[in-house]
Amino acid sequence: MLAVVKLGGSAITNKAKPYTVRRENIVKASKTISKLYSEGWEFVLIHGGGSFGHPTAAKYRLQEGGLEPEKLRGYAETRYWMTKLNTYVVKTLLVYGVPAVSIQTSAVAYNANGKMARFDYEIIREMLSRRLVPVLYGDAVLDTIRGFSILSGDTIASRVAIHLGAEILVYVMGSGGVYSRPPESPDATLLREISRKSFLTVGEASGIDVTGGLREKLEEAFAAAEKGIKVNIGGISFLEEMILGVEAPYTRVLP
Ligand code: IP8
Repeated sequence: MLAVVKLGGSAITNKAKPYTVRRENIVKASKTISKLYSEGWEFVLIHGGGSFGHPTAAKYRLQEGGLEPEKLRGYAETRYWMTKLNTYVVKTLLVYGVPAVSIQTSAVAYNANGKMARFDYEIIREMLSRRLVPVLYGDAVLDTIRGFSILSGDTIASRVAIHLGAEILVYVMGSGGVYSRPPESPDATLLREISRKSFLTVGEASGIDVTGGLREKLEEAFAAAEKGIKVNIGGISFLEEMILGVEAPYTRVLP
């Protein structure tokens, strides 16, 4: 059974402090993945940019496109920081016994006007057939219209889940799920279920997020749910429960 897990940047990095990881969370996720992998689960993992990708992409305004020298520099720097974060994640997974293999997103995908226009699903399929665990990430990618743009890990996760017929798609978020109001508000409550109709009132995550934050994540989540994939959103502490679909405090996404 295939689980596609997106480890959000807010869960694996400290969004308030550029270029810092949340080591304890990466370790926690690695232990859970390792346990379930040894029980026979297949995984495609995708992680976000967090305080590695987003500040760099925002500094150079990569999302707006352009091919001036500053943009080339911005693209190269964003690629560099994402590779650094990916190496840390893959290394931690390896330490906990997961045969994790880095896939450079920008080498297997590109955008057209900010939207994913190509993705090499075959390489992922071939890796899975060998019991490897591919680890992709949201990335700065080439864009056929804008020169460069950002491809969010949220999009990769839902498209991979749909194309490869995943059993479950999980979005891990630093905030622990989707709340009735912005999670910082004192009266915010965790929504145990969310549907397209009910999502208009939910709060956005804080910090810089060049790919649109919660709203776009939910759009991707609804797209997968509508294809019959189980989709759960929640914190790293309940990763196992979310993958297995057992009751715990997280948000289920309804079609
Ligand atoms: O955090 C964006 O990926 P996301 C990656 O999954 C970059 O939206 C480079 C900003």
